[in-house]
Amino acid sequence: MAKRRLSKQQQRRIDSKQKSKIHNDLLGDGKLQLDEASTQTARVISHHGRQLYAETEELKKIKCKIRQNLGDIACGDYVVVQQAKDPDSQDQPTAPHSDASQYVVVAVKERSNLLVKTGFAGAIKPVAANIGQLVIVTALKPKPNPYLIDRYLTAAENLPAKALIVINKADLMDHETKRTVDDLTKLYSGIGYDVICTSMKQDLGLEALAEALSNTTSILVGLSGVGKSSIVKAILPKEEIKIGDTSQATGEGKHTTTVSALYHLKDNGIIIDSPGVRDFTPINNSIDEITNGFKDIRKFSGACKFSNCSHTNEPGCAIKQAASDGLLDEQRFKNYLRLIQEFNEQQ
Ligand SMILES: Nc1nc2c(ncn2[C@@H]2O[C@H](COP(=O)(O)OP(=O)(O)OP(=O)(O)O)[C@@H](O)[C@H]2O)c(=O)[nH]1
Ligand SMILES: [Mg+2]
Ligand SMILES: [Zn+2]
Repeated sequence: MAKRRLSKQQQRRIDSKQKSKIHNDLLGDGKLQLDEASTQTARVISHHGRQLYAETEELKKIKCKIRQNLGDIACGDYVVVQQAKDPDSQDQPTAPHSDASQYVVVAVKERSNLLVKTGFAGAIKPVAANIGQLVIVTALKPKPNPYLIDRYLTAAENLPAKALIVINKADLMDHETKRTVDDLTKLYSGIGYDVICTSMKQDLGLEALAEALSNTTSILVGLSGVGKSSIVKAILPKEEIKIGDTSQATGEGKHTTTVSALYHLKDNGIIIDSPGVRDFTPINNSIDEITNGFKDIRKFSGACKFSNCSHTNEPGCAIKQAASDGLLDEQRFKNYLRLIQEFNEQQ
């Protein structure tokens, strides 16, 4: 059979239809034409709504669209990206170094861990992925909250990730706040956590902090206004980072940082600056998880009389015994019981 030839007009119509389809796709209205040969791994450096920036293995920053139904994607995730084909030349990816290049996240790689928080109406929101260390930032103003510190510590223990406690704004130290610093340092270093006192105003503690941040991915967490972004700015003065005001009265911040963002430090350190919280509730799935979150307390749990001891009313509870023998810090034990109570109330 003779090959049917298209009239020039028909051909033009088809060409224009194809182009318009690809154009629509690039706007996110359908399936994108992707170039498999361009597949590469990138790490998410910030993600907000449909906007995602990642960096390639060559540390090139790329803006990406996201394929649908990939589930949660967080700062610190490793993702698989592909480039969209150039609409004018179907076989070619868009020029990789031009602004017109279109990258699409097509998959999220398996994570080693995911830090989450509870958002509005109990919704679970991802904060950051593949974290090696949680840096719990507190300050002399706003005042440190030991219950918040303990809740972050349980999150770190269960991720699992290392934990480091920073007490910032040491320049504001007076007689009363010095006691707070000494008490916190004694308590948490006694349990085995590193505690670093810093001041961004007086360049204090930065060396110790920079050393603690090497060779891992750390995330700065804590209340708004404690100086998380100021710490990143002090270590990386060339980065454009927003620092916020705080209330004169309480020292509380104004939620200046709105999206987590990832930065590179020397000695293979990576730091994620995260938005300040009003509160933080770890997602604990069991009492065992809560117990595991308290490394000074968990070491006693093996000696409880009942293997399923809830460490509240049972006879022969080794944790309660340790507390009454004065082997546990009172405040830590109180916070431990408070978390268990909150967990039980939700069941
Ligand atoms: N006195 C004193 N002020 C500091 C120090 N570090 C930061 N600040 C101030 O604290 C305020 C809040 O700083 P940010 O770095 O924006 O705080 P943040 O923790 O990032 O706050 P959010 O982004 O809202 O979570 C700013 O006014 C800083 O100048 C410090 O060491 N000493
Ligand atoms: Mg900030
Ligand atoms: Zn027990």
